[in-house]
Order: sequence, then C-alpha cells, then structure tokens
Amino acid sequence: MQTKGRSKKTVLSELRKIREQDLKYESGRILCSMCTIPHPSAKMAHQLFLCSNLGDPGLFPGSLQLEKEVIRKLADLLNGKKSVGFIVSGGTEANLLALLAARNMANVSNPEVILPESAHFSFNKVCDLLRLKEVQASLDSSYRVDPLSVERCINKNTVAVIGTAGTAELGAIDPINKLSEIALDHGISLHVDAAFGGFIIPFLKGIGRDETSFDFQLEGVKSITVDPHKMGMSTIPAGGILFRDSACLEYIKTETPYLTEEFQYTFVGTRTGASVAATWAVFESLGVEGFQNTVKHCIELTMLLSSRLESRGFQLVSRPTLNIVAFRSSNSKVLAERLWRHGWFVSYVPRLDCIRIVVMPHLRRRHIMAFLKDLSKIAESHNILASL
Ligand code: 0PR
Repeated sequence: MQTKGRSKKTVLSELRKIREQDLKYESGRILCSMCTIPHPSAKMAHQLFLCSNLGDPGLFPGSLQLEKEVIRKLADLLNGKKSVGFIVSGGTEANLLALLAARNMANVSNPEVILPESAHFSFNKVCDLLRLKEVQASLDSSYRVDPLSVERCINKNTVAVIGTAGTAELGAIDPINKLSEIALDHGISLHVDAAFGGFIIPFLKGIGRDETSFDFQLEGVKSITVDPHKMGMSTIPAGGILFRDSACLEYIKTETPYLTEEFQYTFVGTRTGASVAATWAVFESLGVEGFQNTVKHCIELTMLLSSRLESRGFQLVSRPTLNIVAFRSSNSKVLAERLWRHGWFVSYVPRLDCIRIVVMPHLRRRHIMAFLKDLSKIAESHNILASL
C-alpha cells in the first residue's frame, strides 16, 4: 500500500479502467452464467442499504423487516405455510444450512447423503465440511434422478436425499414427488435444490406451460434452496434457504452471547442487508406478472435457440425443460474453446461432453441469432461437424 492516499477522482477513474476488463452481460455474449443484470430497482436498493449488517439485526430493524418480508413472499411462492428462512451468501451456503439441519436432526454416527449424479458441486464442498458420506444415485434417460436408485441407496445411516429442481448442467427437474414419498417412508430429510429453478418453475403455469410440483406442497420436502441472485434478478450475494417450519432452526442455531440477537442461524456472521433490500425491490417492482414475463422471454429464446441448433444438425443432449440448452457436435470441447476465442462465452460440460448455454434475461433475440450465425462459421472453419 502506498503511504499517502490518492484522490477519490483518481481512484475511481482507475477503477473504471479496470472494470473495462470485466465482461458485460449487456454485450449478449455471456452464455454460461446463471447470474444476470440486476433489475434497475435492485441496483438502487443495494446502494441504499450498503451499510446494513444482518449479522447484528438489532441495529438494523428496517433491514430485518425486509428479510422477513422477502422470506414470507418466497414461502408463498413455494407453498410453505409455516416456512422460515434466510437470505444467505448463495446457493452453496443455502445447501450447507439444509444439510447441517438434516444431519443434526438425524443424529446418527456415520451420516450419509444421497446425491443424484446431477447434483451441483456445492454439495461436494458441503459433504466435505460436514463430514457426510456421499452416496451417488443414478439418472434415467432424461437425466432425472431414478427414484429406484435412490431407494437402493438408503440404509440406517442415510440422513438426507437431495433432489434438484433445475440442474446446473441441463435444467432438469428431478421427480421430487417420488423423492418426497421415499423421504416420508424412510423418515429422512428431502432437500430440494431449486437455486436456479425456484424463480422459474412457479411461473410456468401462468405462461401456459407444464408445471411440476417441487415445493413444500409435497409433504416430504424439508428445505428448499432458491437464489435471488440467479433468476431472481437481485444483486450478488443473495441465496435463499427456506425450511418447512421453525422446528428445523433448532438444529442450526449458534449462540451469539453479546450481539443484539441471541442466536444466529446462518453460516456467515456479518452479512449484507443490501441484497435483501435489492431482492425486496425486485419483488415489489415486478410482481407475479413481471416474473412471468421474464420467464416467458427466456423460455421463448430457449426454444428458438434449441430448434435452430437442431435444424443446423447439432444434437441436443435433452429437450430443454427450463432455460438451458445443451448440445453436442463432433468435437464439443474444441468448439467451446473456439467460441470463447471468438468472444462467445459458453460452458463446456465434461461429464456430458456438451456445450451448455444458459438463456438468462440479459439475452435478446438478436444475440441468439448472431451467436447461431457465428457458430456455424466457427464450426465450419475448424472442420467441426454439427452431427456426431
Ligand atoms: N445449486 C445449483 C442448482 C446451482 O446451479 C448453483 C450454482 C448452486 C447450487 C450454487 O450456488 P452459488 O454459486 O450461488 O453458491 N450454479 C451456477 C453454476 O455452477 C453458478 C454460476 C453462476 C456459475 C454464474 C457461473 C456463473 O457465471 O453454473
């Protein structure tokens, strides 16, 4: 660090220059992200609550009220009549809290968790931290967890099973209704990771598409992850964890002897109220109709992209259920690398040897059309065939 401070103007102008190196969602070239441009009201709300710390909520009763309201609205969206929860740092922390509760609730000496092959890698971190043994359940032909495989994995050490409502790789929705029955039959917790799908699935019915039940309506569902900083269009960091009822909180609480509240339930201590305010602002600004319109926009572009890819001969890994398209070519890895070099930022998924595109709200039809045009050119110039 230099001895003397520099003027605000100099500092900011340097920061602006450095910021130019970051990619911008507005360019329409970020096709590999589950985050997007926050809603304009979220950006302003975030600034307004920049100093707020929900780690010591007695000092910030306004922020606390906003968190309660946001959780109430999320609970309504997910049919959780008695649900409680928190806005946390992201899907990873939300999944951590869910499994912490499940493990402590079960209180067995060698706890195990059943993870579908398609579960997000955050669960690997969580299981490592919580010393939970991972048991992998296999998928069916449409990349949804096979309930029979789950049932075969259960033994006396099983504390929880994970179901995903919108997998990170394909946007697939596991048969949560079946998992719920299994969880109830065996007295284990079912945690639903709807980090991505939680802000999409509840709005599908309103736009005339099939809706799958994945939430607290199903009695076996103990907890749900649902992230405002993904399809919720809030600012980062905003993950969401909801529990079925307040009894679950007993298993994750830590005493905070000298703070303004007696217990903390989140993993992170000092935590921002800014993205809570931002989430509140998005809910107020959009309402159900606004979310429906956003979901409709993303799904329509997804359908456009997937059908055009198919007509160009590319093979879809599966029919998109949500706004994720995964496709293959004769050399998907090299094609993904070439696309990056040409400024199209897609993901390459090694497990499925495919390219993944997440059709987030920052994308427009013109971006999809420009991508398709470049894709064909790039594939051709590197002798990559659309078909396998
Ligand atoms: N569960 C699911 C189903 C997820 O998709 C993710 C993240 C998580 C949990 C973990 O959430 P946090 O990252 O908030 O802790 N899914 C994205 C992914 O892995 C995260 C992401 C976001 C990646 C933006 C890239 C990016 O640019 O694809």
